[in-house]
Amino acid sequence: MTQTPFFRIRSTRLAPVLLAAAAWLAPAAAFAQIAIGDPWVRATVPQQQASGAFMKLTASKPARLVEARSPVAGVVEIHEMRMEGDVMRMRAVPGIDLPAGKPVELRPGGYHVMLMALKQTLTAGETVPITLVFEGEDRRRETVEIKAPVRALTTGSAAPMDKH
Ligand SMILES: [Cu+2]
Repeated sequence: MTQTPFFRIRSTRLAPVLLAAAAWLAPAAAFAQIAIGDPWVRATVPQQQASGAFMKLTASKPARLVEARSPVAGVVEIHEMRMEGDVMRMRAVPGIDLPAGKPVELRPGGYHVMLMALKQTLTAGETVPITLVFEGEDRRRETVEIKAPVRALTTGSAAPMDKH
């Protein structure tokens, strides 16, 4: 009996550390109801004002990505890029709907988290902290912190990320 409290205290103290380590080591880790797969941020060149963050979101229950924040950017918006006629246009959207069990991809040429008013150059190999806010059908909000590696764009859409 005397050892029980000791172990309780130990496990309470360890739990947050282990959770943080798991989030860091597993890019595709599931956070509660939302799985965030393969997050990345496009590298920038000096003086570039904007970039995009991309990932695959899979919600176990219907949810919506409603907000994003990052310490590297003065302004962060959720954007959609799509063809209107033969012109590729980007616009801010209030959120991205995540149907239950259906992966929604944020990728160059489609939905993305727009990082604007960048405070630093984003160099390949670094990681960028991003806070994502999800809202469930019950309107309850859940905040998830991720660390997205910075990658140089080598494939996919060549649409400029700096022109809005
Ligand atoms: Cu954009």
